[in-house]
This record gives sequence, C-alpha cells and structure tokens, in this order.
Amino acid sequence: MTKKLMKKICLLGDGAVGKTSLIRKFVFDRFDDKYIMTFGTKVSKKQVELSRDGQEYMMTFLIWDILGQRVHNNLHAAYYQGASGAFLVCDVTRRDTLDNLEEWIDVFRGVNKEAPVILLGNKFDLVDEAQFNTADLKDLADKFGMKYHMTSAKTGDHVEESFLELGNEIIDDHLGGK
Ligand code: G3D
Ligand code: MG
Repeated sequence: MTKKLMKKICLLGDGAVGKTSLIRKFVFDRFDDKYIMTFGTKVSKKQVELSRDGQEYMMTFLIWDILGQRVHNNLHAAYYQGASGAFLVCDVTRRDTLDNLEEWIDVFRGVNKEAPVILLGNKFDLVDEAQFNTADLKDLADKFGMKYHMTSAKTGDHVEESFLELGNEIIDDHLGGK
C-alpha cells in the first residue's frame, strides 16, 4: 500500500540565483494552486510518487519560498523550522553566490542539524558566462557530504531530478529516524 508523507522543504541562497524560478518550473503554478502567505513567504504544494526498497510513497512537498529577498540573518526563523530538507542555490554566472553558500549552510544547519541538503548550481544554460564550474560546486558539496547538481530553471535541466532526489533523501532520513 502506498504510504503518504507530507514534508516541508525550503530553498536558500543569495538573491536572484533562481530560487523562485526553480519552484515554478517544478510545480507549474496554477490558478487553483493552494498556497499560504505568512511571514513574507509563499508555500506551494506538489505531489510526487517515489519508490524506496519496494515501498511506494506519495510525497507531498510543501515548498517554502521567500517573497522578495532578505539577508539571511534577517529571515524569520519559521522559514527554516521544521524543514525536512533544503536546496542551497547559487548562480553559475556569479562566483560570489558560490562563496556565500557556506554561510547559508551554516544558517540552515543552525536550525536543522541533520536534514538532507542538496547544492544547486543554477543558470547552467548560461554556461558560457560561468564564473565557476561543476568541480568547484563538487568541492563544496564533498566538504559537507552533500549532493549537488547543475540546474537550469529556464530549460528545466536537472530540476525535477533534483527534487526527486531530495525526496528520496528525505524518505531515507525519515526511515532512518524511526
Ligand atoms: P530568486 O528567487 O532566487 O531571487 P528568481 O531568483 O527566481 O527571481 O530569478 C532571478 C532572475 O534570474 C530572473 O530574471 C529569472 O528569470 C532568472 N533565472 C532564474 N533561473 C534561471 C536559469 O536557470 N537560467 C536563466 N538564464 N535565468 C534564470 P529576471 O530578469 O526576471 O529578474
Ligand atoms: Mg525569489
């Protein structure tokens, strides 16, 4: 029998790296899309089917997005609290957004010690303008034992795969924690 799970995830990273665009690409915003606005955030819902060790799961992601962008130390703690996983996003055309990821990791880890995190190097369609490459993102990911992907919210490259992978990691975490 399919098990149902509902899990909060959030996206962190500097302004304009593509957090909102990644959510839109994955969720396909619709007029009847249910969402809650609170603390300057929008919560989108998306269901996916996942399979782990022969067990089927219907996973409902509650994807929290910050409306506008603030500096990390100004974010309401409610944004991170209770998150079962997170994407930490940088923009391949801006090196500083990669350099700042470590700070975002600290912020998220300060509230969620164990929750799975995947690093995303977004705007990979603009690879000709890139200021860092896959190996640079991998170095950071390896340092923290995290997975990573190069994505494009524009073309959709690796967007769905990244969300499904985070979903699988959340299920593993959920099972391990039992
Ligand atoms: P944020 O939510 O992290 O602040 P947004 O970022 O999703 O608002 O994206 C910021 C800008 O980057 C937007 O452009 C958006 O269209 C663009 N963008 C996001 N992801 C990609 C991507 O993968 N490739 C390209 N080429 N552009 C992307 P505007 O012009 O609307 O500000
Ligand atoms: Mg945004």
